[in-house]
Amino acid sequence: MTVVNKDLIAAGQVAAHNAQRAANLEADYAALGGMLERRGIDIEKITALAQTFAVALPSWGVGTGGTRFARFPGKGEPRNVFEKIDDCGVIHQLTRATPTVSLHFPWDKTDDPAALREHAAAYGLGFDAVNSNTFQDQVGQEQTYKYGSLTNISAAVREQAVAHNIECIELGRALGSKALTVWVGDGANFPGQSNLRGALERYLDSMRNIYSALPDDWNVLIEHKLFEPAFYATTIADWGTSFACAQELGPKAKCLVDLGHHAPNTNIEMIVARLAQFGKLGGFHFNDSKYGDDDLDSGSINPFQLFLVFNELADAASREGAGFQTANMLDQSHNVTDPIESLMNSAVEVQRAFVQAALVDRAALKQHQEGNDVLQAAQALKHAFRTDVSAILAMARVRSGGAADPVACYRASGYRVQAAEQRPAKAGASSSGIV
Ligand SMILES: [Mn+2]
Repeated sequence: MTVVNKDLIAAGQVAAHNAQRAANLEADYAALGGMLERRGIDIEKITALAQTFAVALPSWGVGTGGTRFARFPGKGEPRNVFEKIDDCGVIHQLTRATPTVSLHFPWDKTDDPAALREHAAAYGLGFDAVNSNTFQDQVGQEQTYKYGSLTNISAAVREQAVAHNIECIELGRALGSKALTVWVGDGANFPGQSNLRGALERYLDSMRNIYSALPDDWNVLIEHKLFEPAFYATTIADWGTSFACAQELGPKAKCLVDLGHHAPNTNIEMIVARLAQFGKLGGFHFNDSKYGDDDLDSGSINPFQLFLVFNELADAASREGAGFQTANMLDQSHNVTDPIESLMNSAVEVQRAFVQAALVDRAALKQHQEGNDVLQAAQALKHAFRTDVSAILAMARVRSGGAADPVACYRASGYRVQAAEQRPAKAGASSSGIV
């Protein structure tokens, strides 16, 4: 583990915050421990497991993303990738659950990856999957992506998009990343606009070129999305297409599930089970949604769905052992909250689902399933989901050097007020968006 040699919020402040809450936390933890003991669960084992939880932060998430209609900038927003890393450092310092950052190029492009890597390492941060961007044109770019990127009818456009992805791999390599996530907005807005099969053939051709540039220990993660900006036929619209492409490309290609990229009421946990069964579950973009790709904070709308996703991950881990791993990232956009607070809450909510899934009595569940005791099988899941594991999460944070209540500690620190003074808004600041 990287040695943290730099605190963004004074260590003394965090310690004082925790000391103030220590008696209540101990009491809540002891009460929960007693309850779990009666269920045959050792709270210490669960807390130790909670301490191993990690989810990557999206660099674009620390800025105000806004909606398609307007963006209402917040105070003290990061203006470049170094300031984004500072904000990610605060989130990790207080939650101890976000040791990596997922960068997005060219938004986060730097001429000095070594300096960026060092800057992040000082906060104990590393880099998770890097993301490419061929869904918007950049200043000075030769070819336009107006009619698609990796699937474009023009070979020159496709070559430009492939070259950008390969550049992302090179940048990621210099930062210590091990995966490239590819999401393309390519598709059609009208029936007849493009040949549906031809577009996917071109996508695969382009992806084969990107795949061949992957280092041996890298994965490429294919992110599907039902619609938007293509409103008739998105090329990689669903997990089936994503799976077929990952199969076609080879073992280093896997599927990434963004929770918001499905039709309402889609059984996402079943998609997770299918992809895990066939060895193609690469990772997640965690967020929540009510209607579409809302990019709301994790667990804010449908925490039971999040729990059921982690229940499938726990099932997969119990079958496949330590070799089963996914690249887990948050992917959310904020318009009305402080992004640092929202990301801290989301990290904690995803961690909560992870811990709740660990409380499921798998042997009993299996017995209920095999005995066709439907009611008890459903209750076995509900029992775990209804358990308030807040004291375990807080204890895990405190033991790992984080804050008992990250949002309260952050607010008391005055970090945002200070950032507002140190970071006056400037034109052309690096972008954040909804992806
Ligand atoms: Mn996403």
